[in-house]
Amino acid sequence: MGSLNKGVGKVEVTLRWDPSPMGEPAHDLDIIAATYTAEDPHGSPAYIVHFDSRSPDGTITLNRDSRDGQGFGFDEAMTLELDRLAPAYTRVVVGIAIQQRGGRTTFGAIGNGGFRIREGYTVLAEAGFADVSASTAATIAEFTRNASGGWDFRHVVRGFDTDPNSFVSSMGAA
Ligand SMILES: [Ca+2]
Repeated sequence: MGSLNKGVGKVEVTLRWDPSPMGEPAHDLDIIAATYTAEDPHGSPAYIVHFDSRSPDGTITLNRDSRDGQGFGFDEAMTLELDRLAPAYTRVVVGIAIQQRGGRTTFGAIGNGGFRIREGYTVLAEAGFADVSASTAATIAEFTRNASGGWDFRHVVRGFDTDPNSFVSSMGAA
């Protein structure tokens, strides 16, 4: 069976959450992707992609960034063209971080938060953040290059209790 498994190629990650109630500070959640090489697959990212950082070759793209969760349906979206990634990259971890603005905001404080990971019309994972309600950031997906050069997907929800900057440097441990 394994030899016929082509793995995943082009994946879309979407994120939604409800806006804060009137008069309360806006909640800003961010999708973050971190890429790793075979030399350091769980250490420092080779590069990261988020609202303020693009991938050097355009294979991972943040299509939409929301700063407040306003709007219908999904608020933030990222596309990962794993099948176009250079061979040097062997691992990609995707996570969600909550901007921390004076205080500590956890997933438990975010209304109706959830994400979906799809390839085409196939849903690879879809979930909320109930399991990480006490965390301020979480990894949600790991993609690893397999022996035949394709990509395997693993749904890994792991909570972190850090600000977004610290999360980026530690999410490789997921
Ligand atoms: Ca955002």
